[in-house]
Amino acid sequence: RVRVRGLSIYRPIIYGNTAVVLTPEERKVLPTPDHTHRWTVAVRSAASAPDSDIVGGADDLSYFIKRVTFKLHETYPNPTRNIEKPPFEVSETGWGEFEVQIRITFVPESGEKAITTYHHLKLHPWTLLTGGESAEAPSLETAAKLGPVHSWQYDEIVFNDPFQSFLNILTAH
Ligand code: SLL
Repeated sequence: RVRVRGLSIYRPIIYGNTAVVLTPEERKVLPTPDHTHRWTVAVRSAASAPDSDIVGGADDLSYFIKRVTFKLHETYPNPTRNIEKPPFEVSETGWGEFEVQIRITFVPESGEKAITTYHHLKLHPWTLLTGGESAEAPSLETAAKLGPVHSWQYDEIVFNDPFQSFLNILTAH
């Protein structure tokens, strides 16, 4: 296996979450009435909008990502969620914010080590109006009016001295 020395190639991604307040009707039918929000945490291609429903095509990262492991808060059943195909995301309901560990495993042809990053799951729409010295999160009613919360981070996955065969895979997309 031949490495292409001195070459770096990167792929832009975004990771983060969206969250919406559950309606009283939705809360009634949940087995967990203390849950207030529905959220999705995801890793996506930076080529498409974070709230896009597009799966595959431009947003398909599976040519170089084999698996994304989302480690949720221990209050969740089976907190380690392995997602083996796109969309690389987990949707849940809940009541609290927490740190999500995101581990990205690359296709075996890459010979690359998995990478780990973290995302603070954001549920509450802190704004200049709701913020301030001793600020609390806005009421659920206010939050529902403000609409979905989005919290996304841009990043670039850099591969240094990639294997020639992996470089071929990357550049073919
Ligand atoms: C907090 N440090 O205290 C955080 C923990 C935990 C979030 C948040 C429900 C999980 C379940 C859930 O939202 N956990 O019981 O299904 O705010």
